[in-house]
Amino acid sequence: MNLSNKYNSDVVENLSVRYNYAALPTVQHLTLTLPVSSPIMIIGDIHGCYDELRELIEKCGFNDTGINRLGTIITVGDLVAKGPKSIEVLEYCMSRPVLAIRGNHEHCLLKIATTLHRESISDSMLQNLDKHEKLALSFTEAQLQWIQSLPISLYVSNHDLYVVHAGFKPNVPIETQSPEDCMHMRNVDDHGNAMEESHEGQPWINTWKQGSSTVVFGHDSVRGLQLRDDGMAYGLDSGCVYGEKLTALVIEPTYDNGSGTRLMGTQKRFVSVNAHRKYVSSKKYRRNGSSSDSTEQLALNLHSHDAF
Ligand SMILES: [Mn+2]
Repeated sequence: MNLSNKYNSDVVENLSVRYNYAALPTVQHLTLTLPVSSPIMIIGDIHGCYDELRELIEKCGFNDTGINRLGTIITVGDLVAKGPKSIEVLEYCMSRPVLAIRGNHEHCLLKIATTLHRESISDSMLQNLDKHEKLALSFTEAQLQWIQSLPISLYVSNHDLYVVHAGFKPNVPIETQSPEDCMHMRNVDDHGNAMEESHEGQPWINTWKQGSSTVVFGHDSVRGLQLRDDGMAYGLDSGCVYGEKLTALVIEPTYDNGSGTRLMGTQKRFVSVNAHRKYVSSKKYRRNGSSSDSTEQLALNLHSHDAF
């Protein structure tokens, strides 16, 4: 199967036929360590929901003046497209030490921008372009370079934690996972092949097993918030752009009660804000019980562990 046409149903339909190449980042699977004493906030698919993004960051105590608790913000990709304020989201993330992953929408927009250039488009042609094409043409060179640099996955080694937009195939070393699969998959079939459609096979998180590593991902608003019982996979796409919620997983250090200074490990909690409105409707999207629960401070103290 031609990889460039394998994933053509989600974003783009016609677009993926017309625009089929974007360069991959120099570092596809990035590994780093983060300060153990500062919290990490991992945010699900933002899709241009800038107002909700700011609200969620505030609610998690990640005041970006740095006075409160400046921690590390990581997003699972699909920061842009579909929603109302893609450029604002992009500028916000670019102007701060936000770590982001390349989602299928960033990838699609890079494909368009690789082929289509503003100077070669007449005003009348511009009017006939679709929303993705117009958005891709509106990016500055600096914005495109930033998007281009986003890795396909991130491994935070001292937390034994992966972040990827869509998922990983079972029994394949991370370094050799297909970037296209990592950005698009939702299910795997009986042979371990990645599939974007979720009506065949099973959710890939059921098959994930690599030591005790945890994976945090997005891309699956139909299933909504997904929490594997053993804490090894968390899906954070709770459908904000579809009028549901924007969700973050916050991982914060815990301290010895006695001295209050000795680092004991980490605890995890989920924090959500409601979408201000339904920005787009999707025939694929159905309201999912697990994502529409009151996720206020949901699942406190999930799977605390000594991950340092
Ligand atoms: Mn996606």
